[in-house]
Amino acid sequence: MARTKTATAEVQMTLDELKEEILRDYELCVTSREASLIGRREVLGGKAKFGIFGDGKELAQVCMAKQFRNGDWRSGYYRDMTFMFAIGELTVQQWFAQLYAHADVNADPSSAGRSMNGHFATRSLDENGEWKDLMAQPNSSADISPTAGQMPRLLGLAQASKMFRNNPALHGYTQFSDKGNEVAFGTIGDASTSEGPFWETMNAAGVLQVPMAMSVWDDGWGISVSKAYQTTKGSISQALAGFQKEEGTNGIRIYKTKGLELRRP
Ligand SMILES: Cc1ncc(C[n+]2csc(CCOP(=O)(O)OP(=O)(O)O)c2C)c(N)n1
Repeated sequence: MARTKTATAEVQMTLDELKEEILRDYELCVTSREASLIGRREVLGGKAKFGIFGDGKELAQVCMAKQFRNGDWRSGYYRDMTFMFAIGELTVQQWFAQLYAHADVNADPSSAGRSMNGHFATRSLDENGEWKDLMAQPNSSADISPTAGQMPRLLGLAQASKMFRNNPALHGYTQFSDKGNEVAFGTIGDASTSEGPFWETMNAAGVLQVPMAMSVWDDGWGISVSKAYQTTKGSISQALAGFQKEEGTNGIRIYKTKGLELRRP
């Protein structure tokens, strides 16, 4: 489904502006990496009870955030801290507040210390319990802990946009949908693609043809198990090959690219 607006304003950037953007992106990646390293130290040192971090996935997430617009939805997993920083819906301080289970919603807006760290969310209601204008903000559904649990909800978000798009009677609900012109962005680790909900969701997305963009962060491991023991042919894109959309068929488009890990100098 084609979107009716361009992803970023198509203005000609000067070299200086481009340089500034690259430096800002690099700063964000380094900040996020340092937060991960300090966070891990806090857990190993006993100051935080549990921690899970996004190191190694910074660059890919900054890239994903550049395609994400107000009104879009994320349904993702615990490695997405850099993405949440990049869309402006999480600060480093809030991220640490969640690591320490700070029970004040102003300190940890994702879950007021109720969820484990790395469980992100944006707030859809204001302080009076009224709906916010969800089209004026980037949106993230609230993460849950079971791996692949984000998948059925991702499909639901994308299907909702399709229903808004196809039903003009709903076009008046402008705080919930821009005539269905949103995209639902999903993220998952490669090992978690072995879960049933991943396959059910990808199959349904291929049949329903909904506005959904799924990223698999393929780092080769699921905790201590290599993908050779986890995924057929050790490649989720190969395993999904039959879902590939072809001329005149439904299905999904599969792209494979290098995420290029950011290494410490
Ligand atoms: C249903 C379920 N089973 C097991 C776990 C425990 N668990 C948490 S993360 C993880 C590994 C996930 O690996 P992968 O999907 O590759 O993501 P990565 O952390 O490597 O990015 C497991 C098994 C869980 N949270 N939920």
